[in-house]
Amino acid sequence: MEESTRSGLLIKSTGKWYLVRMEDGSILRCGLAGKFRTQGLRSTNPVAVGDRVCIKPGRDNATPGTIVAIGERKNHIVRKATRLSSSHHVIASNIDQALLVITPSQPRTSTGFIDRFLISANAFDIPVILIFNKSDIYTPDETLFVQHLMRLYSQMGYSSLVTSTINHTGLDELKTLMTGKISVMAGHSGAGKSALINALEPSLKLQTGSISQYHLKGKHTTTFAEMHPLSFGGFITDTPGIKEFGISSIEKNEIASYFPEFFNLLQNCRFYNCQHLHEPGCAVKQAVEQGEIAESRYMSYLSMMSGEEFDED
Ligand SMILES: Nc1nc2c(ncn2[C@@H]2O[C@H](COP(=O)(O)OP(=O)(O)O)[C@@H](O)[C@H]2O)c(=O)[nH]1
Ligand SMILES: [Mg+2]
Ligand SMILES: [Zn+2]
Repeated sequence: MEESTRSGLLIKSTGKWYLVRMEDGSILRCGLAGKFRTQGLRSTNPVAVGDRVCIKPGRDNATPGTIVAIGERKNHIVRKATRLSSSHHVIASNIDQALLVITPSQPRTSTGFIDRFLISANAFDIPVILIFNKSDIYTPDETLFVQHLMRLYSQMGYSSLVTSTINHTGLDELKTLMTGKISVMAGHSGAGKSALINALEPSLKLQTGSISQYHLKGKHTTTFAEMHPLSFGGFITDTPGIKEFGISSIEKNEIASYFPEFFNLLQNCRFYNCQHLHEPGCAVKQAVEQGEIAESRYMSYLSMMSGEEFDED
């Protein structure tokens, strides 16, 4: 690194200028060196929150610095720039964990949605923790359903937590999980992502409730994320774009390998190129019939193979 540059963490982007948090906690406003814009990238933005960057500070505090280098990413999440385009927008990078906020109702989170998220996170190398929120309003049936899902997903190695921002269930545990980590909140609009963050870090005063939901629904405008520093250590990103990131970029014949419980069976299928759909001698289908693979998981697999798109929300 040159003498005159300093390194920091990109915590906010507007597409035009950026906020970089330096090691001493100070925050510098920066522009981007021209060379990054002209590179032939498939993504519409060269830097994203979570990027480790080298900056050349401005002459004085009032002058913006310049981002001159971007560190290698350990992972990143993307969304398609628009529904039809092949270019994508990098939402965030260097994520330690995604917290997938799930609600059995208000709004309903389907197993299809959960699985789709888990499979893309797996493909993008991002660990996921399942957060079952709004436990204060579960019906007895919903409580049983949540317990069933927690058992199901724990068999595949996923941890989960039950939370409520109303009666504070699970909030201490959530704080512990987030301490010192870069986390992103994901899940349907209205599941309580912002409310959970506010409960842990009230000073952030993130907007919650229906106004923002209505406003964001169905819009395909570019989403710029912001990473909030947490007073107990770590960062959190709460952005509407983080739902089923990048699923479209996963090859169909790779999808099965991202289902952990399918993985060991794949070499037992009769045909080496088995798609686990209608082929005879399919070890995956056999495991479904014998109850070793949950029906809901296989349904999710079929849905992903058929290329069904999910709603935005
Ligand atoms: N009953 C109940 N409501 C909650 C809980 N968490 C959030 N909410 C409410 O759910 C609505 C949506 O929350 P919000 O944080 O904006 O959801 P987001 O779109 O995922 O960020 C708001 O009206 C919150 O007050 C919870 O644990 N229990
Ligand atoms: Mg929100
Ligand atoms: Zn098969």
